[in-house]
Amino acid sequence: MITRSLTHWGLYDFHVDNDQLIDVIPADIDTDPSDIGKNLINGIQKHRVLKPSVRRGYLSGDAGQNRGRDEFVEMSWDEVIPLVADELRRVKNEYGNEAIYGGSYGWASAGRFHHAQSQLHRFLNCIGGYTGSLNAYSFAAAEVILPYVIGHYEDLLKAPSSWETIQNHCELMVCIGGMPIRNSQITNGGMAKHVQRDSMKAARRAGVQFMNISPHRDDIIDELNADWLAIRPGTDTALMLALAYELITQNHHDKDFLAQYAVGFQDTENYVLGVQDGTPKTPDWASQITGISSADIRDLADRMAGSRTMISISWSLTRHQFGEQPYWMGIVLAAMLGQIGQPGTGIGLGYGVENKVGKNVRKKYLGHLPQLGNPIKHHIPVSRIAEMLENPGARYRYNGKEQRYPEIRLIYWAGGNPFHHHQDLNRLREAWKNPDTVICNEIAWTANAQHADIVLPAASFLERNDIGGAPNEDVLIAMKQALQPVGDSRSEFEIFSAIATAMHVGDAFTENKSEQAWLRALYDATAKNNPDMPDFDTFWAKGEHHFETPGAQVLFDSFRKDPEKHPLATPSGRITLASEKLGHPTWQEPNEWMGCADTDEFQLISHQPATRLHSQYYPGETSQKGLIDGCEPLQMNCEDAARLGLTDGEKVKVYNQRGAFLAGLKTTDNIMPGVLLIATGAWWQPDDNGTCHAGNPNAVTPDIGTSEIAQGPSALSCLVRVCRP
Ligand SMILES: Nc1nc2c(c(=O)[nH]1)N[C@H]1C(S)=C(S)[C@@H](COP(=O)(O)OP(=O)(O)OC[C@H]3O[C@@H](n4cnc5c(=O)[nH]c(N)nc54)[C@H](O)[C@@H]3O)O[C@H]1N2
Ligand SMILES: Nc1nc2c(c(=O)[nH]1)N[C@H]1C(S)=C(S)[C@@H](COP(=O)(O)OP(=O)(O)OC[C@H]3O[C@@H](n4cnc5c(=O)[nH]c(N)nc54)[C@H](O)[C@@H]3O)O[C@H]1N2
Ligand SMILES: [Mo]
Repeated sequence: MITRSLTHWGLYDFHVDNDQLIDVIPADIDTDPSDIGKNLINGIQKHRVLKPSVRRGYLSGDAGQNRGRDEFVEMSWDEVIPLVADELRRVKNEYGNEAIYGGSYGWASAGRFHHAQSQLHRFLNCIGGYTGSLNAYSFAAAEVILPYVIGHYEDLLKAPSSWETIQNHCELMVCIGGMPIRNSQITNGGMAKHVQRDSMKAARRAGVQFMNISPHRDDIIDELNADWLAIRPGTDTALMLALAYELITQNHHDKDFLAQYAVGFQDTENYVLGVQDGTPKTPDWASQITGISSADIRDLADRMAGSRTMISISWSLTRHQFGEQPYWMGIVLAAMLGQIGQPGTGIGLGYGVENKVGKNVRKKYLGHLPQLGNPIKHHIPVSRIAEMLENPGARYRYNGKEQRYPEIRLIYWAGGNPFHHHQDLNRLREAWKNPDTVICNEIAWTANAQHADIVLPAASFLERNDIGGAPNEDVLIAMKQALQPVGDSRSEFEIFSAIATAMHVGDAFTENKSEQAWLRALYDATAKNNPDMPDFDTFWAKGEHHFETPGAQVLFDSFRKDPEKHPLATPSGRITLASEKLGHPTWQEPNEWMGCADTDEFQLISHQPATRLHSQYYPGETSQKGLIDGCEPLQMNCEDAARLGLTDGEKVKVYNQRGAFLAGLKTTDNIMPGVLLIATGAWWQPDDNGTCHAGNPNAVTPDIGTSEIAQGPSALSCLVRVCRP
């Protein structure tokens, strides 16, 4: 039997025989499908949580010291549901709902109804709420700074000017952090057609020149013939300040644009010229910091000023300490060029990071599971979780305000893997001992499941019915069940319905609707807002709906045409180059970067994996094929390897004061000397010394906020040493 269904990485036909998945074939409408789909063939049924499982020590009353090191006892649903319900009730009654951490960050699976976080949050709201989290690991620094600088960050991050406008109008595309095709394989929520490779190639054919500014040459496809400027990680603000210096001193900045559309240029100019601090941000100054020659910086400034230029900045720049600054400075630089709001030029954040970016699609309304409102108003910045668990009651600053960490007694996680995604995992593991209880719904025995007290087996997306599609993509798919739930696993809706019923809020949670009734309700809410859609039964029978795609869009075009009538959502209505509250963009030295590295230290950056989505289906075929000797590959410059006497293909240990991991060495000239690169997502396998044997970079990454502005993750500002294990 063949069932078509949707994933974050594309639309596939799932071939099932005797309740086994035997093949996964991309849908024929996808001309550039992703191999990530092949992970499902043997990955979907591997390492599954088969039955509700409870940690042995938890049952005998130990206090969490053995989390992650203990055995599990299997139970029936009838036994486990009262255990979960009683514990939630106890914590709620003794400490209040604030003591329940339900942030539960993570990508879960495509499908709008069984979306794990939506189900968890709705359920927790039915019992009085939870402490949640704010912002994404992806770009927290941008989410907090951009509203001050340019207003709505959503447009910039998720719907920049269409590729079509770049193809027709742009001459030079400066890609800071590259435009890696490996990342365009996915769109959060799911998509049917991969368009990025063709869009990039069409732009090249139309004459667009590409510049890849990244420590890694492979961050852009070969067909674009891009120039490569190798930059030290975390130093882009310094580069952009020097470009600004050149524009000002060569009188190439657009004074009319700055006067009409921006505020605060004088302060920025003073800083760039070094009026107060005595340090002009010259190309020579930036060359020392970035590792790019001053001649190359001058040349780039000339080219940018003399061309119709698009500046693309990858989200990775936000995941560095002070990650707010390069985003702000990128906008300042684009404003100085005066091309914002014109077709194919200006600024776009994240071309290439997801398939949807630059596609001719506008965000549309899609029905979602109502969340019912959370009475608990305090949410922590998403990556401050370990700090919160370590310091109940402690004060911290975030986005201009002082806040206090709540005392968390119970953690409930569904649809994410903090023991892959969070920084400094050895620290997280210690902090994780503090709550009374950790509950987790998982499909597989990930490190997150292993660090819980109660693990509830979740059915995978192929084992339930749903509807799926990302708001910024052009399909809605009937995700029909293809397999029986593995073991005793249940859908998210069934799991939370059972706990809700045991806690006497079953009706509030389910509204007495079945899975099918909910799918119909979500679909009807979608159709009400998108009039060309058929009725639900027609849709379900057909299996998919393709939305009309609107024409090309130009970011900030109405603002450009009439800034009085269409002001930005900033305090002045214009672009903020400097403000009383935040000052202006500045270069600040991170705690860990190449500029303060000892001679035997490297800066480790961790990028998104080409062979999977984060840690999902890590045991699957494509993901495993990419490993070296069972470990994640670590890329190192050939000269560095020769200096250390290391050879391609051997196993190495990467370490610092926080921990260590093993990796398979891949030597290359495509990574700049002094930098190491590894993909995220290996399932964390720590030994007794905290060394991860699979190669998860978060064994060594620092767990500090980007700054008091956004408190985002700073995973990429990380110094390490390398040796033979
Ligand atoms: N060092 C370093 N760390 C990083 C980053 C980095 O660049 N460097 N990047 C960060 C970024 S941008 C992100 S977005 C995060 C990603 O971090 P996550 O989003 O947490 O990673 P995933 O592997 O997608 O986790 C999803 C989990 O949900 C489970 N799952 C899937 N479907 C379901 C379901 O229906 N129900 C339930 N209950 N579970 C399900 C999967 O098995 C998996 O364990 O990582 C961050 N971590
Ligand atoms: N296949 C696949 N695609 C994915 C994902 C996945 O797991 N798998 N995850 C998705 C998610 S959740 C997100 S948030 C996006 C993330 O999208 P990005 O944040 O853009 O992705 P990264 O791969 O972390 O980084 C892109 C490149 O930036 C470069 N880089 C790192 N630091 C610096 C720096 O300081 N300066 C400069 N100039 N370059 C730097 C690195 O060489 C890296 O290869 O990707 C999405 N796409
Ligand atoms: Mo992300």
